[in-house]
Amino acid sequence: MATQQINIPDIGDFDSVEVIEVLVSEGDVVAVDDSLLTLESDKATMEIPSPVAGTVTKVVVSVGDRVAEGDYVLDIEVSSEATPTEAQPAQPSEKGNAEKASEVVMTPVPPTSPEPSKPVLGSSVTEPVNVQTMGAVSHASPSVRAFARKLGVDLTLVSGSGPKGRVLQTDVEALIKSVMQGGATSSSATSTGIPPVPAIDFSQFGETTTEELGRIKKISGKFLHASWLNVPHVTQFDECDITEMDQFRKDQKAVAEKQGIKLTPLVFVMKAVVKALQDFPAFNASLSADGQSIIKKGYYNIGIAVDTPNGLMVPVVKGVDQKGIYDLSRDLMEISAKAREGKLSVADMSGGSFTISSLGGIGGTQFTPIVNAPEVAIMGLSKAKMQPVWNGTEFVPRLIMPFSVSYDHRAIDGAEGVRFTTTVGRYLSDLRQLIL
Ligand code: CAO
Repeated sequence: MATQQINIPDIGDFDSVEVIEVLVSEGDVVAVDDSLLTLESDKATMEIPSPVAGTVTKVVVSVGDRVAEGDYVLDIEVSSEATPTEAQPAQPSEKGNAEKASEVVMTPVPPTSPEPSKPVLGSSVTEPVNVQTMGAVSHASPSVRAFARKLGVDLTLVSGSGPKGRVLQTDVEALIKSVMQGGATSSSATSTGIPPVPAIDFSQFGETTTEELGRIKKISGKFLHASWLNVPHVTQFDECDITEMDQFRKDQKAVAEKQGIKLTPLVFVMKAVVKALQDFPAFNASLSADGQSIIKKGYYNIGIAVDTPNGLMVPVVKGVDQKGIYDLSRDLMEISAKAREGKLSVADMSGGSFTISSLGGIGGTQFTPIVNAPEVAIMGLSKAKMQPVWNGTEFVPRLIMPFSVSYDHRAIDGAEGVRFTTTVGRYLSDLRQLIL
């Protein structure tokens, strides 16, 4: 039996790489291609496989050592039945030298690069949400990478519990387990690489009651969470003078009521928004699944967030550009009634291109709505109030409505964001502009 000295093989452009795992120790029996060491550079991890089968007789490196090509790392006593791999050089040819340690050339497992972006395991969204990798390179051994790849797990989204945040196979398994169990907090936390919120037994501080979230809240919660995590949000706050608009609404109110219609500011906002969307098509759009293109929509279907006893629902008013104020009010009354009675169909909730969330009937000054991905923008309406406004000569009472627009910063720049809100405000301040 010959003892073979194992040296670090050609590892590419790396000249001093840290040993982060020594996977064998003296006495271990190894087969050809069994991993001996794991090395880690700034850019990659690589495993050094055994070129021969045999027994490890000596290990001369430890975790933390730095190695380069040609460095001696361990000895293996080659088992008699072992067949050298093709990568090995010829066995010692000189008779009598069989016991002498001989150099063996090994082929390292190629450095692995981060996997391309993949859908998040366990994501519950039915529309394509553009999942981006987080930019960070995950540290994991090739075998763990292969394991994750086989199961479709994006390693950049797994928190590593190994040394220096290294992702272990058990981390991948834990993610899969939590996703399969449908655990909202733990799975979503793990799948995004975000440290989970600690679980606390609140009863130690006082009396508690636990109620399961309703079905709608569970569903909408997953959509909201997916959007919150995937969309880089910016919220632009603004306000507009709706004094004339509201006067017009009040003037029409009696006529509308005779037709069984309740006119609220929301329908005027819907018209103003659609006109602004026509001016700024990037707001009436979605990003492609790979995040490389913007898909602008030629239809104007406005989702309206409706507060129901069961939770938030977002039915869609279709073809807002083609409807007048009365028709829109009818549609709004119909879908909000259906939402509250739990009678919305899938069609009622599909095909939106932009969403409005109005809290104006309740109160508040401003809020930051969450984009209804895969749409790229959403408007939040707050309660209009009479305010003194300086007209250049004196303060006059004006009805001022605060509003906000949250948007996906990948699709829309900040300057465009404020141009959009300014335009919406201008249309609402002077409804005559809607017919220009
Ligand atoms: N400023 C001042 N008053 C407003 C207003 C505003 N921005 N918006 C509505 N109002 C008034 C209405 O005119 C109405 O008053 P009158 O009866 O005197 O005319 C009153 O507030 C109630 O309006 P409404 O809320 O019933 O009707 P709407 O058309 O404005 O809204 C709907 C309809 C379905 C959007 C709303 O009922 C609703 O559910 N809002 C909550 C949405 C929500 O939860 N969003 C949060 C999502 S994020 O969690």
